[in-house]
Amino acid sequence: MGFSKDFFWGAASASHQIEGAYLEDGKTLNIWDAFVEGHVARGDDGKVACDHYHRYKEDVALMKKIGLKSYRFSISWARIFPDDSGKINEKGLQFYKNLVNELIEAGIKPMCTLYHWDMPMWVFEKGGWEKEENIPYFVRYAEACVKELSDKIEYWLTFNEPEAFISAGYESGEHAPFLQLSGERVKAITRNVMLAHGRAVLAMRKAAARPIKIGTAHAACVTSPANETPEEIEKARVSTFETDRPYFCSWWADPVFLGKRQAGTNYLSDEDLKIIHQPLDFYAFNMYNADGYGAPKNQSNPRSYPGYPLTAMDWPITPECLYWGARFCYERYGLPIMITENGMANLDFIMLDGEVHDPQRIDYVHRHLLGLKRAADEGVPVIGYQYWSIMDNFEWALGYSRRFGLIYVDYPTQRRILKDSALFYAEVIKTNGENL
Ligand code: GCO
Repeated sequence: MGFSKDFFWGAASASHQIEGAYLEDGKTLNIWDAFVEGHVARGDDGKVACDHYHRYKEDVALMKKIGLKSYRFSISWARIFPDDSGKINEKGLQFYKNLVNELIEAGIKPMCTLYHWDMPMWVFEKGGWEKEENIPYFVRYAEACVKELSDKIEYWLTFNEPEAFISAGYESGEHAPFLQLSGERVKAITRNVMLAHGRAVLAMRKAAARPIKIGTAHAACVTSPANETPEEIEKARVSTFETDRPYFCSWWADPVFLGKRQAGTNYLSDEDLKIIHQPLDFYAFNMYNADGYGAPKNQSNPRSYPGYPLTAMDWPITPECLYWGARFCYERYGLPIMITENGMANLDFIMLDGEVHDPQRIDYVHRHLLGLKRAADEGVPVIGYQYWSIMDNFEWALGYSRRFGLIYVDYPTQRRILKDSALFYAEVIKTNGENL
């Protein structure tokens, strides 16, 4: 059976991680621009990043060379609405129109995320996600983007990994705005983000120039079974959807996709749930590994052992995760599955021959795709895979020290080099996964 003919073979990025041009054409500061100092490895920042804002044509040409069918990017809210006036910044919008036109000309379907963590400072100064009164600003932004771009963009995602930006941004303080707030305040933020999602979906459907597909990208964690006996599979499923683990899949996805309150989300009222639970068109998740491996003290998974293989992020390599993630999430939520992120940071550098050889990444992608293919073979409607990331970029608090890209970026010169993995991925796309 394998992958469907119209499978979205793609790669992903996010505005703040690649664009640069941090104060150009009317854009104002976002929370990463404003608070970066003292919080990021080696003092790196996103002012220039990959300079994609100026080099998008070259970047799209490289995507075309790889043969991408889709490209997931995010819009910088502060480019579209640099202040609270409600007036669209036409130059900022034009950048995305140009990008989208370039993609379409190259035969690549654009896929857009509205919020990939770069809140405009003017929203933050009004209390950001902590204040329910600010939700209309997000809704207005979502509405404007859809109105202006939905003739060309069919696939939309409201939020990227709310669990990650809330926990890292407002609990542990590792990500912008680098706060450590009380549990009650974090709950208010969580509730507001969920409400913002629901209200935005309603507004987006109304504003769309044609029927569009809407999803939201969660950071899914999956427990993979120790073996494939029915008992172990059931244990893994229960553990995957455990309801009281704040950053676990169902804690977020059950209210959004099933309209169900979780043990961890009992502060959502019935009225809230009605807003949050809007029909969506696909189930998107970002997944890098399965739970329970690699951590030295966590021997709960019998397949974990000392010296377990890790990526350059120290993340365990657990290729079966996409199979179990796709299968469990489809069984629970019943929607077509889109992998919106999966990939690895590797110790890439330009080698003596001038190329970037990354066999580890080739193997990582190969194995993960085999898992996804198995899910597709067994009848899970898998509609796409977006490798993270199209190019090396600003890896948040780790700055430029971690490289996830299919395209190597030499930051001092902004030269791009297709890594071996990009060539491998090109073959996968060309054969629709038959070469795996
Ligand atoms: C995330 C984000 C990406 C990251 C990537 C690697 O999942 O944290 O969506 O912006 O860069 O996941 O950490």
